[in-house]
Amino acid sequence: MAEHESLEFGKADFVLLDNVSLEEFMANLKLRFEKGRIYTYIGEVVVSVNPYRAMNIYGRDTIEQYKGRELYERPPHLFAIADAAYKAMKRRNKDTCIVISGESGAGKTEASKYIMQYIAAITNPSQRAEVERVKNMLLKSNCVLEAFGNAKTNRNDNSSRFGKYMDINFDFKGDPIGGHINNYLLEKSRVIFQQEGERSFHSFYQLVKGAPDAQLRSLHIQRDPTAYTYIKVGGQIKSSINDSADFKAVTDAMKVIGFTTEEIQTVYKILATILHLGNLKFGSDGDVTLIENSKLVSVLGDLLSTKDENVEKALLYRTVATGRDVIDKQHTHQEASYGRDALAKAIYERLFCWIVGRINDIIEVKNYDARVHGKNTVIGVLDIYGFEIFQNNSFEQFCINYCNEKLQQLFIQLVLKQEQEEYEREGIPWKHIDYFNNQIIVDLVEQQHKGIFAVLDEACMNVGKVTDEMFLQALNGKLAKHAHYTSRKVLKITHSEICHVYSVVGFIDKNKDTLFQDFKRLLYNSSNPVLKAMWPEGKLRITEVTKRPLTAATLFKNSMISLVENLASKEPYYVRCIKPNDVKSPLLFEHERCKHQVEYLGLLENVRVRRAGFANRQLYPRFLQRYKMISEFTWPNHDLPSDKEAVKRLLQGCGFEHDVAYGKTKVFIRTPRTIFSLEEQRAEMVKRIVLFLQKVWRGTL
Ligand code: AOV
Ligand code: MG
Repeated sequence: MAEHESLEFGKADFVLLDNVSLEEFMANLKLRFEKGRIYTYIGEVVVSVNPYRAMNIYGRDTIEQYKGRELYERPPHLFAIADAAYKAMKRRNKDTCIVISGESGAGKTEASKYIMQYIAAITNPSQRAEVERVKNMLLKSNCVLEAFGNAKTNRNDNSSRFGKYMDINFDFKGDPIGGHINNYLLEKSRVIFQQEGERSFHSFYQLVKGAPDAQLRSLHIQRDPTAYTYIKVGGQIKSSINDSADFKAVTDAMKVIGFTTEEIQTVYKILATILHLGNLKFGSDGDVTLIENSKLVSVLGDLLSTKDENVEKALLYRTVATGRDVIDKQHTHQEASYGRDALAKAIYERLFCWIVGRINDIIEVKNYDARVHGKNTVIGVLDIYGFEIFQNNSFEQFCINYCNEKLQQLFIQLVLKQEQEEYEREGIPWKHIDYFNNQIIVDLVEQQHKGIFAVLDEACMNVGKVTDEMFLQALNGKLAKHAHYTSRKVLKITHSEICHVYSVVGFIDKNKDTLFQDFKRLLYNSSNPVLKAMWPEGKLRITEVTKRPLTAATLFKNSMISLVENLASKEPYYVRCIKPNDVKSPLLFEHERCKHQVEYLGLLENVRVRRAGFANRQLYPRFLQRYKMISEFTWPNHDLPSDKEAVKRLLQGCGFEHDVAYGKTKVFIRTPRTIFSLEEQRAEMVKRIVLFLQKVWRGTL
């Protein structure tokens, strides 16, 4: 209790600041970080600063302290937010979601794991075996997805290179009975290229370093990551992660989740295929394109369970339909290299989606009859790739940062919308607060016909060779007057707090995302049934392929729009993560760096909205239940005509009348200070009552 507002630890809720200014906000954030208080509230939003050190605040004892408690009863913590989302779901039958945002390395993924662990720990008190099984799988799926979807970047040693939204389904008792994962655009270009200092996905290094000798031999792989071009481009093989221990953990996790031996073997065969593809070299003999290290072709044939000559043909030729004829057209050297890289990226992406799909098959809710058991409710946890700007930023960063803008927009809308709606419903007057609405940035990217994605798609539709430079010119033409778009050699978006700078090189190719149909047919015709099942579209004959597939940008935009719709349909809880420095130090609070994040996350506006409104609201009966012992009018029971009247009398008696408003069903309390004071009075009364009862029992009264 003493920690809500103390000189030593600062204010536990930014709403309690004496003046809401950026300086005071920053001073409080810094003080708390330095004192090891990494979580602070803005009302019901948790602001978290990455501690970059192991904190002793996630153990069983801490979980017990938060279980079933109200937010303000304990110091700020992720567990309190997880508990609030869980309670809302259980008590009010509401679908809820926890949205975790912040830039790369700010601590989103770690936060999402602690939240899942908390939910797992507080559910299933009766230890039902089936529920335990589901919980175990939900937790284990993380380890597998991280292996295949995370990588070391220059921002974060374990950076998520995909977006993840996970629903956990609960039965009427509030126990987990299943789940579903949605994944968003994996950064597949990493499979073939990494910037200096970065690595490819963890899975490759885990395999090469951790697989038993016999397994490596069967995959024709040497135990030396530097032997493989694709995974050494970044010049960074080592990381803070223990790859070989992780190999075992991931393989075990796949087994526990329920992947068959054949499936697990195929997963590793695909990784090995990619490693070999990277080493494949093309040469020319006159007009003829050849594979220089042709031994690799038979290795690939073996791994893909297909004939060597089919592999060779798919790598060197393209089947095209000209009118009614079908001919084999030989690739140029350049086309062959392009095709090889596209194949490597595509099979990795397909593998990743297949893994997610398999996990979903296994964890989805089965045998639940809502008519018998009541509605099954959901808590969604969103952990995406955070905002990132590197030395070089391309299409991937553009998509990732658009996704972050989109979520910021949702935050703006929901935090304000929810407040407004509740005040209206309860008949309480509301005053509007100004804030920067980033809708204009979101529109700049996604608007139909005029947005950057639309211009990009149009460029990709053109027959004939459209270059990245032509795309940039088209943008300059269409967006010249846009207040937030500027460009000379690069595509640049600015708004007050963020400046995004992207090189357009590669936008066209990455958006078209072409994979020659020949490869799809090759994989579909594999005699490995797991591999075959991953490529159903390979069944089409060349003359049957007519539809142009949707571009990467359109697919991503559509998936973001449906994600946001889904989140908006649930009751949201927010975690806003801040990265204190760029050197992963537990000691350094870089003022400017943090200030920038506070600004673009709109945290100060959040505090203002919260202060203009009411920090706390509670249903009348619930309020009475908790505080009735502090007033003679309500203890042990009241005789007033309604609970609302009783709450009024109680608060008048305590002198808090000026700080509250009475809605139709709830009492609204403006400042958290009032709540803390009520809590203190309650604690005092509880102590006195206990003493009194002890005296009665001892007969000393
Ligand atoms: P991110 O998810 O926000 O980045 P992570 O959750 O991966 O960031 O955190 C980055 C690193 O910071 C972790 O690997 C830990 O070393 C450390 N860290 C984060 N949170 C904690 C914590 N609560 N306690 C101790 N250490 C922590 V990205 O996925 O790159 O956007 O895309
Ligand atoms: Mg992450």
